[in-house]
Amino acid sequence: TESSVKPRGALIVLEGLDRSGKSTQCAKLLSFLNGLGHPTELWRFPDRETSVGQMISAYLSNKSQLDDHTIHLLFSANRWEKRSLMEEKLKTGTTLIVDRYSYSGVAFSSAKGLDIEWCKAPEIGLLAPDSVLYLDISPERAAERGGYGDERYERVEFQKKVADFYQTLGDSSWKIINASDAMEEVEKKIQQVVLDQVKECTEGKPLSLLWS
Ligand code: NYM
Ligand code: MG
Repeated sequence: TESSVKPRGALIVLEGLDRSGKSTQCAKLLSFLNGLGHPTELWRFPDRETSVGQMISAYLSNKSQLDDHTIHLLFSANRWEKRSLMEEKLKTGTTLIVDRYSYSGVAFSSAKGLDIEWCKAPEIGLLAPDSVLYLDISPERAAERGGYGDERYERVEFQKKVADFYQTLGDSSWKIINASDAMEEVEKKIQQVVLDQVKECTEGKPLSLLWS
């Protein structure tokens, strides 16, 4: 039967420790997809532009102190405030590359000692990614990369705990990319995964919700 429904965009999430190369790879992926003529936008969480995002940014740069539960919920709220726009973009055919998402939210807060199920709860009902690409690097190796800035969480011991929680969260659908490989190698692997996923979405793969 004929259909006038526009093919939807794909929701592609990149996750990984700080200094794993996510932001660099997201930028490369954006120009790759745009170059192929796929309407694509690059988003990131936290989105520091909103008023919630500014509270998060102040917290991360140690300009404010917040209870661990409170900051967790702000990170989640920062995703909820973008949810309807996210759905609209996807449904009108724009692919979204997202630099960090709910998995960062749960992994970083659980690494502080918060209960993992409690951490997942506020993420329920957000849009589920079509692909999660995990840029896999050891915390030690990541720390060698030009060093960390002075934001909260940028310490090797803490990042080790975060890595453990990412491992708990990841399932067989995650694409694990060796982020210690050469940048071009990583770039090519990501491109393969994402092109397959964009095609599946074009062919009618339905959108689904977290947390399942
Ligand atoms: N982070 C990020 C969280 O703790 N929870 C979240 O929900 C998200 C999205 O913020 N160390 C942490 C991970 C990072 C920090 O992110 C800032 P970035 O990508 O460095 O701007
Ligand atoms: Mg960072």
